[in-house]
Amino acid sequence: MFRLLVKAITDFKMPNKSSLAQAKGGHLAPTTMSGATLPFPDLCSAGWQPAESPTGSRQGVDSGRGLRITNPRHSRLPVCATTFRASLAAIFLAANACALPAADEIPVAKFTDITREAGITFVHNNGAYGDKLLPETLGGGVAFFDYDNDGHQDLLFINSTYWPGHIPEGKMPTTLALYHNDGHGHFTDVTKGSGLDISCYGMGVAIGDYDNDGLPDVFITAVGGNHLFHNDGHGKFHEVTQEAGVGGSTNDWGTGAAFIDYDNDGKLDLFVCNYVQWSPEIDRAKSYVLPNIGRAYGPPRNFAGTFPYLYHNDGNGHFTDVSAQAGVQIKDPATGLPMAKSLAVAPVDVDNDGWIDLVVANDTVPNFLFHNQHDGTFKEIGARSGVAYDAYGLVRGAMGIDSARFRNDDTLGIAIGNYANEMNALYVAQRDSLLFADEATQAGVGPASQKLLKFGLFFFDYDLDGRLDVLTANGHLEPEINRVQANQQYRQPAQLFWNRGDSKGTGFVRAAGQGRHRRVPAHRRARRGLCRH
Ligand SMILES: [Ca+2]
Ligand SMILES: [Ca+2]
Ligand SMILES: [Ca+2]
Ligand SMILES: [Ca+2]
Repeated sequence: MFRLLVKAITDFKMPNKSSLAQAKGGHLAPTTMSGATLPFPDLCSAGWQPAESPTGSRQGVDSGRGLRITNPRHSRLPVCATTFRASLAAIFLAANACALPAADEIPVAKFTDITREAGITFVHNNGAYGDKLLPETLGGGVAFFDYDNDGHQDLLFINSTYWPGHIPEGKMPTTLALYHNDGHGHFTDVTKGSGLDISCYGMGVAIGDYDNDGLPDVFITAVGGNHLFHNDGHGKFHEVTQEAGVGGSTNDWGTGAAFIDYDNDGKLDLFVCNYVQWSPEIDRAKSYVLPNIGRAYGPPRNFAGTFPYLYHNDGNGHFTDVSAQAGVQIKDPATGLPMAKSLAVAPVDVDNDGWIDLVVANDTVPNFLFHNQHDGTFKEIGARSGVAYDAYGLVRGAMGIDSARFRNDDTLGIAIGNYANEMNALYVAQRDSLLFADEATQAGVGPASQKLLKFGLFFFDYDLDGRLDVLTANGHLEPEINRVQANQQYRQPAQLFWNRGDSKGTGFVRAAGQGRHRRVPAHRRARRGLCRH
């Protein structure tokens, strides 16, 4: 039975029970389970544990010291703040010394790479030819979804392709890849003739039955405009982007997306994240260089922000762009220009009022929380709710996102994987469901994650003990980063945190026994892996 898909760039997406689906940075529907717990974590029993690196050296409280000032992409945190953070972590370490779990208490997580034996040969192509264009650092969403309703989850890999004018001799533009699951552990490539055998500079994918015909449809984000495919049945899809009106602009760089029913009319609407204003010409003009490397992938700060899209499903195959009137076009108050640099969205009913809300992970600008106002509009309350910044009021490089009632009560947690030398975020709802505090350090998913460059992130229960654990997929975007930052590697291991539950205090600990660490390349022709637990 397949439990986990590990991939290089971003996490995978699945439709949840209410037909929600999302892409880039999200995954499974938040799960609500019954059970009593404390409304606040008990620091003495929170279970923070300094993690062991693959080589056995200690990571943890010291891992953050002085590292941020060497980060060329996000060099923004004062040293004094970093020192304070390390001191704070030390306090938690001391406070939690009484609660560290015995080594044999942590369930062993052994995953076996079965990609090849499962018949999956897909290799992602980012088309890099040397100019180091920023989209090459992202891309490659993937979805498990049962396109033929036979009860077995199939696989759709999103691919990028060669840049115009840079197709190597003898090569063809690369396409998406659709694999059919035979139900016995084997997948067959059924891309050809499926209608999904198109070539685009793809990024993410969202799955949802927008026309309520019982067959899941496919929305793909891409550089240069997005794509909607109607599932015709029998493994056939046809593109309906134009008549549906959801293609966006050829200038767009779509990233995360989610089918949601924001107005509760029974028809799935569509929310689409955009990253930055980008073109090859804009990128080349930035002339971003690193010492000893030369031209390098530039930080998002070098590029202007964007607006996301919200499309209302009219029910006749057409969607209406309601972004402006719905309140999702957020401007930087200082400049009046579009602010979003979004990579992922988590659709979740934050306040349990029956109306879906949206949490958006933004790279180097504040995260958004769009609170549904029940009248077709959203109010952006990211800063007020506490999810916009880190504990010091600073923005981070937010990548993957997920949400879960991880304590098995009504308390919502929103986890975000951040850039290198920035901890994961774990925003936990307080007594007010619209008020969050970042408890990553106390909960155990913070300091151990600091060094890694996190991309995908999701909650899942790897040991089937009824509690949702956390996995991050990591890797740097600059192949030669180690030449300028000694603490960084291009290939980085995934990180798994076990949710130890409430009986001994709420908290996560690094999972033991992860076996041979598979270091995941962040891009280039990155191979996707399927692992069996
Ligand atoms: Ca199937
Ligand atoms: Ca459909
Ligand atoms: Ca709707
Ligand atoms: Ca709500």
